[in-house]
Amino acid sequence: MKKSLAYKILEKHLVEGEMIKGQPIKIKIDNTLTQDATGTMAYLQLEAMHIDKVKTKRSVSYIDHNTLQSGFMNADDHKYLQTVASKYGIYYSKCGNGICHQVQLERFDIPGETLLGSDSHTPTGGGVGMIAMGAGGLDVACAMAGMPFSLNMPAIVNVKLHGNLKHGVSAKDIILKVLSIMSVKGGVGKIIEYSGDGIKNLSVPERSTICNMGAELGATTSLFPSDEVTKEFLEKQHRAQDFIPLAADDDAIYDETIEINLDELEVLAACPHSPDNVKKVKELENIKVDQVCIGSCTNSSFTDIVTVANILRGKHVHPDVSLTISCGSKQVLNMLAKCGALSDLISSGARILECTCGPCIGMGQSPKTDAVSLRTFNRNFYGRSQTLSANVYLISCETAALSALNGYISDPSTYEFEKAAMPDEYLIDDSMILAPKFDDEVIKGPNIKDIPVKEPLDVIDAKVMIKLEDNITTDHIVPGGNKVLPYRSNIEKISEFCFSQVDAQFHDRCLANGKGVIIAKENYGQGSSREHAALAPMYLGIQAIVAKSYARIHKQNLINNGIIPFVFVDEKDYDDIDLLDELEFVDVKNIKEGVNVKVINHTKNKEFEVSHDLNEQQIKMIRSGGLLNMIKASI
Ligand code: MIC
Ligand code: SF4
Repeated sequence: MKKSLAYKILEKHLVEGEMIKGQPIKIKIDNTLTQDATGTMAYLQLEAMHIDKVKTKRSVSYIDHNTLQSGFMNADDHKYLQTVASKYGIYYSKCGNGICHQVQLERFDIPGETLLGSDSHTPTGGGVGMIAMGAGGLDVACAMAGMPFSLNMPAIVNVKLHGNLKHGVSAKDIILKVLSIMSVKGGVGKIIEYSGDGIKNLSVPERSTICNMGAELGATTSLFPSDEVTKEFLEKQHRAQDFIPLAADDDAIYDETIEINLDELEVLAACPHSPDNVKKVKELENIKVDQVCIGSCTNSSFTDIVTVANILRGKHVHPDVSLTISCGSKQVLNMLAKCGALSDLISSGARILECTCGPCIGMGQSPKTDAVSLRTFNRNFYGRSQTLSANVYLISCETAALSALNGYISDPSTYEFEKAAMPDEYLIDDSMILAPKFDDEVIKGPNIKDIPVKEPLDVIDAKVMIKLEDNITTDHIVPGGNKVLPYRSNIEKISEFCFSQVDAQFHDRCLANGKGVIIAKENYGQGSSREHAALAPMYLGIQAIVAKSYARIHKQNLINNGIIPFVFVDEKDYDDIDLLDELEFVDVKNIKEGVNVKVINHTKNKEFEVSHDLNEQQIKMIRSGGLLNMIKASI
């Protein structure tokens, strides 16, 4: 059989199962990453597993999300993360060193290896030809403890790129094009593998932009082959030894193929409030802009920001626009300082922020009421900027910089400027990555609380606590932002914010009712890997969700925390359920693989059926009240 590259890497890491589309498989994880907002939970879970040190080739803990440090909470989290990393043999990337995915790409990602990260944009590593996947913190903790990662064998989609990008059109426009073709749920259960003559002119940072935003397709991961372009990047990062050439077989078999002609591609934007609401920038040119934010793990490489500097050099940001720039890493910022581009940015009136996620996760820079905010980021979900009335557009660095100058959305393909070339070499300074010392003292300040666990599965006879629409994101379930992120290690407190942007009564309603059920439509839980979007509802008594479909990472997070992700057998039944209806899931304690469950709606005197695709292992988890209970019982 002619094999795709994704198939070959998975095959090399296969521990259990048959590599047949949709069948459960287990694979060995070589590397893990965590970031501070999901890391505290992951390491508390790792501690509960009683191992001496991590069993992976390399694990890295990053501080990049939660960096405002207003109050002691963030600082407590950082100290805990530093000390727990040192004890268990994990590298610790200090706050200021950069965004996890950018630093991981620069310093650690290796072609052909596997990486599991407690952040949904971990697939950024696909830019150098690895299988890099996002998962919940508990799954990452299990991988650090040496357990293989379980997933269903994905379908493998070949996106063939032909030709060359025209002036002004960028890698960001390629992934926006893919999003417009596949939609935010089109990638669920799939790996996206890029090929074709069009990839040879895409640098590793450009490839990584594409893989990064593959998360918005709902895809398991995305990847490029490891070729001369990869070799050049690794050499310039002084990591020539990490290079191996990797490619799919000629005529490899794929489950689906999409062809994109780069010569014809135009500059695109994802319009409010979804990454797949894609339009041509030339159709948006009369829209006035209030804010432009450049950065995030999608578009913050050295070449991205030098291109921005080339556009801004000698000019000034429009008086009505606030422009912020966050570089992806200390390496990027330092190189900009040395080559003079930083001075061009500062002179233009750009506000230079820390090398962190910053505005992307709502840590500051919320736009004004009704603002138009252009962001080079990957998500424009409703409310994510923390200004509910804002309209956020996702665009390339080129579109961002020109629009910041003009005050209107502007199409870079109609302007003269120079796209940055790859540097001769990158500046290497790993002094902010602390190697583990294996010392024992783990420091837990008062912000670090124990993780709540669910009681074993029992009767579910509970009321509907909320009824939701399509594409509910984890930002809807547990928002980001500077008010909420400080409580990522305190589930009781963070649960007060659960669904707060959608239904302010949700928290109190749950407490008043004890147990509850959530009703939703398609793609429930799209977006991030944050386990808190399962832990907070679990803490508030949610026993089950009934939806039309789920996003991959969130679905597993629900199962890991003992919440059953049911699916409507007849989608029309959604219409017959209302808030506070009492639903009895008949004999759910004896839930079996492949067998539907009958639900009686006592309020409406009606019955309907729900299905699930839980395997034996997952049913055991649900019965125990979650994976952590199951692991603890086996120690
Ligand atoms: C995001 O982009 O939504 C985040 C914040 O990076 C999340 C992780 C988190 O919520 O901590 C993600 O993408 O997984
Ligand atoms: Fe950080 Fe934004 Fe990337 Fe998430 S998407 S890791 S918040 S920069």
